[in-house]
Amino acid sequence: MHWSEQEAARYRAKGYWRGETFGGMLRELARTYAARPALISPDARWTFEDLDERADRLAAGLHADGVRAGDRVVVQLPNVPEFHQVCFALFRLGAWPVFALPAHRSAEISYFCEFTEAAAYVCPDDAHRSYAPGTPAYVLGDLPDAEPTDLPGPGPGDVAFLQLSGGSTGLPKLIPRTHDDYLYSFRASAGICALRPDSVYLCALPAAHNFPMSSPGVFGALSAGAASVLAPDPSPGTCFPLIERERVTIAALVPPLALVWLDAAANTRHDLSSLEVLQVGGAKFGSEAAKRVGPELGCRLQQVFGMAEGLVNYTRLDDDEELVVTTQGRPISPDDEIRILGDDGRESDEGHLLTRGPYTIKGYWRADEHNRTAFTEDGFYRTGDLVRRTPTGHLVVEGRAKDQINRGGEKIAGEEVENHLLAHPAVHDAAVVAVPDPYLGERACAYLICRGERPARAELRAFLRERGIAAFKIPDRYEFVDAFPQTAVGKVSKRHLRERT
Ligand code: OOB
Repeated sequence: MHWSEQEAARYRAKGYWRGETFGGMLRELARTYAARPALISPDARWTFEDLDERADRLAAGLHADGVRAGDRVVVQLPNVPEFHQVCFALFRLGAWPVFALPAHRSAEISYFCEFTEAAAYVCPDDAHRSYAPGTPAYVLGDLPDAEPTDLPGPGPGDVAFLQLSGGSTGLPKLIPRTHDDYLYSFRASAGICALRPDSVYLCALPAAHNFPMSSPGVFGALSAGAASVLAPDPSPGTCFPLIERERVTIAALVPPLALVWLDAAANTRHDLSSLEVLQVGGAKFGSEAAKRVGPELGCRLQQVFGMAEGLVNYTRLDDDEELVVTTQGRPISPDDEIRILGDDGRESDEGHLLTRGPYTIKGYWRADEHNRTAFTEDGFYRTGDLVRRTPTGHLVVEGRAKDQINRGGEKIAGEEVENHLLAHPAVHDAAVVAVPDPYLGERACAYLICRGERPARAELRAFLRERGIAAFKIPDRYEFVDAFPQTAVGKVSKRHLRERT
């Protein structure tokens, strides 16, 4: 589950792992950038010193309540400065945030709380308390506060937090990231994106997602002394005025939102000229849309192909236009090892992507059985992505071998939704697969074998809503069939189902 001693020694010797923690990093940033803006929202401006001090006070308050190093705390907050305050407070305590998304509902939240035996749940309002029965909840606006005290704090090799995997199994897997590995990934990302103290990063996607968190995201921006603007939602109506007002230089979007921005930019009265880089990632960005970014938004495009498990690829700011438009970039680190295997298991330039390196995990948290198949014996993570490598070392994402739907960057595990559908009395068997969509890239389609009368589609949707799952996981389409196509070994052939649509 861990990097070998040799690997760790190499990553330290090469200066990737610097032996620092989140807490120590913020302390130093507060000294260096003091009264410069760190976090900006429509109605708040926090300097580096503010963030540092508020994290300390909150850490002390949580500690007084009994939250301790190693405790898990499920965090579900919108894009507000308190999100990062909570992160740093927990990092300083050595307690682990478990990052839920704002879209998650009772099914997901109660599972995270139970599975991690969470000591607390931090949520946006009172209505959310019911998602985590039995777990003490803290509500935004009423966070504990106490005089800062000296806390022992975690070490650089310790787990800093648990991030959610996009998932391809019945229950979401949790990704343990350490201080050393994560600090390296976002500092190196900040370098690749040329962030400077006068850069301004726009966080328009949910702050808890790995992309706006660390690629380079808000953490990368902080590490460079740059300000981050936290947008309450990613719409042009909200973001364009923020870009103008705060002179935003870099923003990150998923492909469907990039399309919305491109269309809106054509008749906006807002001044977007400060924007230097638009990052697009989380799902495949088609080359036709990619070509529009430069001319229509007046900034450079950067494609980002990453995963919460680790590996992140970027097209570089000085890559030629062709590479930027047609590839999903190349790895952050010279020590990101890329292995591409054909279906026959032999190394190739096209096939299944496996990876290992200084910020890619060696195993999910408390998932020994799953880890045996998700990782190779020599510690490579099987990403489930199908890629092609160009002579320049850039990767092109060609498809996916994992049981997952990528709905415009939002990941849906087929099996997870199938299990919910199977709880419906009329559903005998279910298979949820991706179907192409011109706007979202993919949508989810549920193929169902029913017993007796077929339930109405609206009823199935209502049923899933009542099960308490995030709205983005509720299939867009329902198809009723008498049998599923099978593979040679008698399993449901999702490939054949996908081809039917
Ligand atoms: C990011 O992270 P996750 O964990 O939500 O999802 C990872 C998966 C990848 O394995 C791949 O299947 C897909 O999302 N993906 C892309 C992509 N970026 C991610 N597929 C095609 N093209 C892309 N550019 O999505 C994530 C994490 C950090 C940075 C950026 C994205």
